[in-house]
Amino acid sequence: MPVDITQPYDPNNIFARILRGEIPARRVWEDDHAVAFEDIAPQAPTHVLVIPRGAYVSWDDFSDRASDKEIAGFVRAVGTVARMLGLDANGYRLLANIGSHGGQEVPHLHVHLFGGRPLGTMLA
Ligand code: IU
Repeated sequence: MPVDITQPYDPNNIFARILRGEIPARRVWEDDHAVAFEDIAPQAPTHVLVIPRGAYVSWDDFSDRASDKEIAGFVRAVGTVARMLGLDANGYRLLANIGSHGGQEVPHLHVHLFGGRPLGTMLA
C-alpha cells in the first residue's frame, strides 16, 4: 500500500522491526546512524537499502526533524556502503521513493542503492 507521508511514524513498520532485530535481514553494514541490508526483491546485481536508525517516514520528515549529525551520518553511510560494495569504480544509482506519488511502500525512510551493471537511463 502506498505510504501516506502525512501520517505519524508507525513504530511497527517492517523496517523498524528489522532495525530492532525482530525480523531477519541480510545486513551488509551498520553504524550508529544507519543500517544497510539487501533488498528482498533485488532489481540489480547489487540492490541494497540504506536506512537511518531514527524514526523518519520521509525525506521531508528526516530533513526537517533529524539533527545535522544524523543527516551527515546517513549521507556518509550511503557513500561508505557504495564504496564497501565496490560500486565506486563503475558507479551506481541512488533512489528514494517518497509518498504515494513517489511509489513509497515502506513507511521508514530508505535509499535504494543499485549497481553491478549498466542501469540505463531509468529504472521502471
Ligand atoms: P519502496 O521504495 O518503499 O517502494 O521500496 C520498498 C523496498 O523494500 C522494495 O524494494 C522491497 O523489495 C523492499 N523490502 C525488503 O527489502 N524487505 C521487506 O521485508 C519488504 C520490502 I515488506
